[in-house]
Amino acid sequence: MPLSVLVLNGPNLNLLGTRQPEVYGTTTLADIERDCRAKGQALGLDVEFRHSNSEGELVDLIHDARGRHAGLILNAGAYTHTSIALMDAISSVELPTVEVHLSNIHRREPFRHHSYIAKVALGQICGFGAFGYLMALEALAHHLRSPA
Ligand code: DHK
Repeated sequence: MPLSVLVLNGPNLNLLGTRQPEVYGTTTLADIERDCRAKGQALGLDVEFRHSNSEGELVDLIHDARGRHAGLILNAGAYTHTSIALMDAISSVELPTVEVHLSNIHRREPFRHHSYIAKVALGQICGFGAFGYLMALEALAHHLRSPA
């Protein structure tokens, strides 16, 4: 049976495509979902792709992932920089997590430089636009097959 991973997207990412294209590009979230599914298939991973603008719902989705998914890819949007609750949720379910951002958060405003997610993630991929999700799937597949 193929391993399953959850790709989880936080606030405002539903607006990708029209939202500040100079920062986030013109790829829509539906495009990213399609590409993640194709990449997952190539890697032998089942991909569940979800979005929520609500912090509590993201916490619930992370809790529900335990026992259903082998790993998590998370773009928590602005909650990256604020949410101890999301950090604690990842610690609680103990799922290997890859943090993704479309933009290079370290080249942007200082308030985006700090990530609570980074403290509990395997690693962080940022600055490569939508391609970062595919890199994250590769990294997670590699980790699941040969954990370091
Ligand atoms: C997306 C957001 O919505 C921002 O709040 C983060 C991240 C960066 C991204 O680049 O994907 O600061």
